[in-house]
Amino acid sequence: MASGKPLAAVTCTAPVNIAVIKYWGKRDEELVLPINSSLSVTLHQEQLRTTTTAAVSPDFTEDRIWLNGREEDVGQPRLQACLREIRRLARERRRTQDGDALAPSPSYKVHIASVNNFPTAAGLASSAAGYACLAYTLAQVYGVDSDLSEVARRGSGSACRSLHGGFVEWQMGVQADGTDSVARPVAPESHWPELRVLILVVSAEKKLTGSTVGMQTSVETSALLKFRAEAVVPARMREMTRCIQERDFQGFGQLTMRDSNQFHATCLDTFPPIFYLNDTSRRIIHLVHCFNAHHGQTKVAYTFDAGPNAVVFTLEDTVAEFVAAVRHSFPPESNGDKFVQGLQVAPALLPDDLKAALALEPTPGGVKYIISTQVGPGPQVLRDPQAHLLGPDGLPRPAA
Ligand code: 2P0
Repeated sequence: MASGKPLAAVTCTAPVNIAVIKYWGKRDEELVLPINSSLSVTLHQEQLRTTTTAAVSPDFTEDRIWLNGREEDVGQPRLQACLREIRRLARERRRTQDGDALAPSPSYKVHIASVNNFPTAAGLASSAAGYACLAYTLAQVYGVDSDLSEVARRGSGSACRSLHGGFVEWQMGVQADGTDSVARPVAPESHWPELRVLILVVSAEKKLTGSTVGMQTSVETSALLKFRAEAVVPARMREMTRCIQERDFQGFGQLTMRDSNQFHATCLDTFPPIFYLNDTSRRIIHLVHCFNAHHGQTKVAYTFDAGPNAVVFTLEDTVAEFVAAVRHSFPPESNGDKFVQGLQVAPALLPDDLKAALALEPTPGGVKYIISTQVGPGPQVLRDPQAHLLGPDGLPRPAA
């Protein structure tokens, strides 16, 4: 029987982030506490985003969730942890602050619908954008205004870094309860306007070893990972922060590549070993180093996560030439006109001496397509009621 109370619905978007100092390994599985701090760049939501609607009503009898239009099991432990945590924060706020009587009761059940504007299985950090969006949207709908690091982190560690725009650090913290394991902005979105990001999509296949299981095995078996977390990352966090603050691309690019390489070295040092890079990834690495050697400086830098796709950083004035180098090395098989998506890239001719310097047999189709993007803002609330993925009945709209 409907209570007649209106349904409260909020729709928000959240970004993907790409780590330049990598998170790999937990010291607490349940609370999702990392063994080292990490630092990331938030990518622009114009190109890559998750959109989530959360609706609460006294009429709902159970929590429900739809991902990309399909209903999923709401009982997954990580999702449950996020819901429990946001309701705890909502109750805390009710107890400690007056005047929020308008906020819906934390005991109201919630319906959630979430969509990505990019392929979930493409290995493009969909869980980070997804859980950041979930935490942010639930906070809006239940009237929570405290730090959301813990809510997002309980969903997926790297998600807490997607709660902010620009350049973001996730401080590992030292407390056993995780209260100081939080994400903080290092520099805003507007800080380095010339910085560009190119995602070289190599494969859209699902990965062999998931991050959660992969990092567990690494923590258990890799001595190199322990050394990295204790002896390497602390100084790298300071150095990376300096490079960003000073907009030092040479330093930023070199450290980004070294940290990606060290992360993949810890994967190889894991027993049994984990391989995320493939032949095309290695060819991209070679291409970047040839390109930089030709120019006598670090003009482009790669980083790879738990998959074969490359994320390449460069400055605005180098984008066109580097994309021409990628096209030369990985001639598009059938989608020549749609090879570059996102921010426009001007066509450029590859100078003969650079072509010669690339020194690789071209591999047709190795790179499927490129998403061209830039640094972007943190989560946003969409005010337009048309944006809701759930209808007035609390069920997904046909398009959702
Ligand atoms: C990162 N990655 O810093 C690193 C680099 C992949 C390689 O964070 O178990 O999906 O949910 O905390 O956050 C991927 O790990 O793992 C990741 P969980 P998550 O971006």
